[in-house]
Order: sequence, then structure tokens, then C-alpha cells
Amino acid sequence: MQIGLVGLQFSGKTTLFNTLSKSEPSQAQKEETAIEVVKIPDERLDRCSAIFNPKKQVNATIEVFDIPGLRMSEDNKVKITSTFLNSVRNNDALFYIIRAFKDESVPHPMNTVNPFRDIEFLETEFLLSDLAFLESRLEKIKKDILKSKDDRLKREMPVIEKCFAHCEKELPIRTLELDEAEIKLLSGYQLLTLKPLAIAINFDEESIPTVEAEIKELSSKLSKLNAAVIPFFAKIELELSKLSDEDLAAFMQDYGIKESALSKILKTCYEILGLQSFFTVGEDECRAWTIKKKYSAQQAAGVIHTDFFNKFIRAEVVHYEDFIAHGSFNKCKEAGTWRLEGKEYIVKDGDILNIRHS
Ligand SMILES: Nc1nc2c(ncn2[C@@H]2O[C@H](COP(=O)(O)OP(=O)(O)OP(=O)(O)O)[C@@H](O)[C@H]2O)c(=O)[nH]1
Ligand SMILES: [Mg+2]
Repeated sequence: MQIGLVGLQFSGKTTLFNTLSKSEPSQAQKEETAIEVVKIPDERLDRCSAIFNPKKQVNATIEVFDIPGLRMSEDNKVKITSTFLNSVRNNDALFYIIRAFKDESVPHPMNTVNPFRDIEFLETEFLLSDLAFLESRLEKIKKDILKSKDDRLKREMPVIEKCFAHCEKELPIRTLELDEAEIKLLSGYQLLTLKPLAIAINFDEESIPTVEAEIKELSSKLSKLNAAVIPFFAKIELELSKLSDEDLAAFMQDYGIKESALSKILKTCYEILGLQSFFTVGEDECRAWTIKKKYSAQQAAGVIHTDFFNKFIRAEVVHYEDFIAHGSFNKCKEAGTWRLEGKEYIVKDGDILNIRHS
């Protein structure tokens, strides 16, 4: 799963990226997209590890792409480029990184700090790009539909028309109701406004007292985008990421912070991608596995190993919450929360599975 950090120049993307990857900024990173595999924090998995004390713990991961932001061009305007659009298109989900911090020493490519305007700018450009694609696709379909033998074009045409009409109303395709077959027909086109979206607003320390109100206002103004809007503090997070685990815990306790913004951001990515985790636990390894929502037990088994998919017999299932409540698998058996489920069972976020296979 790939997620792209998208925004204007100097909005804090690389600062966030470096925090995620715990790396120092490098010059090369400025011009090209940088990629990092980032662990998804999961306190449930940490707790399982504390119980089983395994040789290794494996968290779920996502790939984060740090895409260079849009700059002011020679005529003092910010213009979208095809390189930029192509880098954005490659991702499964988008994370807009939007500047709200004020700092005279960091120029803004549009001269003033205005998060709402920057978000609208990106959305409008992406809508225009989708509209242009849909329009040309429609023309091509109309031209080819009579000579084509297979019925794909016939099925595709109404879907493209529907998307086009939706975009014309200035609405992103992610807010259009599409069934699975329709989504499948569109899947190769990498439509930008169909991609799941989260928006992170990068504030400075001084705005902490007003952040909540500002996020609330932005969220309501942006409700038609169907995106999560979350605050973060790139500068503070970068400083925090340099602390040792103990110092960080102490800091968070002092300030009454339960969860770092970073961990929230990563979980949001996971959420908007429609993903969930199940666990496998034991003395060798405690591991979080990533699956889509509504995966069956057999599909989940296939994520561990294709053999497990092919030779699936049953899944032993206990939900994490039950496991913690009862303290052991045996106790769960006594309480009836340990079950054997067949291949059609729909796996829930937080299930602990053991796959029986032949
Ligand atoms: N004061 C302040 N400065 C910040 C904050 N976040 C980032 N900066 C500074 O802004 C400058 C640009 O930050 P980057 O993270 O490199 O911005 P970017 O979005 O990666 O920029 P491009 O890659 O050019 O698109 C750096 O000098 C950062 O130190 C913040 O929250 N507060
Ligand atoms: Mg950068």
C-alpha cells in the first residue's frame, strides 16, 4: 500500500517524512520523490508481545512517498506540472500536507498562509485532471464501441459518464457511490479524486490554543471532500522523534498526550485505505497482518501464505479484546470466545487467528 504526501512547497512534507523515517534530511530528497516503509504503531500488538515475549515482533507497514511540492513559477503563479501529477497518481491514497504554521523565514509559494485556499487549489487541479481524462476516455469509447467485440466498453461507458457528471458538479469521485464492478472498471485509470484522502494541517506551537476550533471549521467547510482532517505539528514531532522512548513517554505524560500525532496520522492512513489488521501470536513471532475490510478467513490465510489459502481447513479465532479480558487461550475456550471458523468467516479488525491447513 502506497500513500503519497502531497502539497505545496514548504508545507512540511519532508519534515513529516523525516519524522516517520527517523532520518536526517538529505539534499537529494529535495528534487525527487523519496520512499520509506513505515511501521504502523499498534498498542494491541505491543501488548501481545508483552504476553508472549516472542523472538520478534512484526508490525504492519505502509509505504510513504514524499513528493516534492508545487512551487511558484517564473510568473509568480503556482502551476501544476505533469511530473507532479504522475507522482501523485502512483499512490493508493493521498495525504495532503497543508501549511498553517507562520514563519517569516519560510516563504509560501502563494505568498500568504491560507490552508483552505491551498486545499481548494489542489482539489481543483485534481478535479480538472480527472475531467480531462474522463472526457477523452468518453470520446474514445464512443469511437470504438461499435467496432469492439467485447462488451467491456458497453459496461464502461455509463460509469465514465456518471463520473464525468459528478466531477462537473465539482465533486470528487470518491464521494460518488460506486459498486464493486464499477470500481473495478475504473481501477486502471488512477483517477486522482477517487483516491482516499486525508488532510493533515501543519500548525505551529503558538496556535495550539486555537487548533481545535480551526480544524472544526475547516472540516465543515471541506465536508464535501469526504476526507479526514487532522492537525499536526511537524516541528514539534521532529524534535520528539529524536527523544528516547523513555523520554518521550515522560514528555507525553507531562503534557497529558495519549498518542503522538504521528501515530494518529499513520492510523488515519490505514483507516482511509480501508485496511484492518489481524494478528498471529506465539513465542516465535507476534505479527500484525494487513488485510482489506471484509476479507474472509481464507483470504486472510492467503495473505500469510498462498499454501494456507489453498489448503485452508479452519481458522481458530479469538478477538484481541476477549484474549486480553480472559488472559489466555484456554480461558477463552472455557468462556466460549475461542472459536473454529470456516473459510467464509469475515475477519474482524483485531482478530487473533491460527490457520489450520492440510
Ligand atoms: N516554523 C516552522 N517551520 C516549519 C514547520 N514545518 C516545516 N517547517 C520548515 O519549513 C521548511 C520547509 O519544510 P519541508 O518539510 O522541507 O517542506 P516540504 O513540504 O518538504 O517542501 P518541498 O519538498 O519543497 O515541497 C523547512 O525549513 C522546515 O524546517 C513548522 O511546523 N514550523
Ligand atoms: Mg520536501
